[in-house]
Amino acid sequence: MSVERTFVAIKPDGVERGLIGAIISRFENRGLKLVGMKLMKLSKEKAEEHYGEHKGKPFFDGLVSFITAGPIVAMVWEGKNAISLARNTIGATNPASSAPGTIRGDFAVEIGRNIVHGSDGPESAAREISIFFSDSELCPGWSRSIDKWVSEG
Ligand code: IDP
Ligand code: MG
Repeated sequence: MSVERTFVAIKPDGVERGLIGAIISRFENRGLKLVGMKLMKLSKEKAEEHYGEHKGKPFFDGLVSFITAGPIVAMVWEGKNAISLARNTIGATNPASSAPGTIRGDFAVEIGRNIVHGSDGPESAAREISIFFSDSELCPGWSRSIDKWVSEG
């Protein structure tokens, strides 16, 4: 298992519903380390770039309107196996079948309002991080005193 970085965003529904703290806590509690974070409103162009793989699908225009409707919290989380850990913590895409205990399974009811995004693999993580953050915005190499209790090394 290698140390990875993954892109996570709290979508406008999560921000509007006052769930920023609760969602961030899930990733902190899991043991992942926050290395970048900002509150921002996405432009239509940036939203279309981020969700480029879904262009042409029936839900694409609605998805772009939704993700640009209010501020999002863009974050980068780091840790061993961070990409799949974050996806597991987020839960299945459709909250109707997300397991209880996952973020979507605990806080959301339908696919068009599923409150959080997480990269689905190493290539998309690298691509998405570079869309949202410059290198200087990512906090380099900070280590936590608790790291040895989260991971064997
Ligand atoms: P993911 O967010 O779990 O990676 P994707 O399949 O990559 O799921 O879809 C991206 C986002 O597009 C979903 O999180 C959801 O917000 C939205 N989406 C996907 N499928 C549908 C749909 O059928 N109706 C409405 N929105 C959808
Ligand atoms: Mg996806």
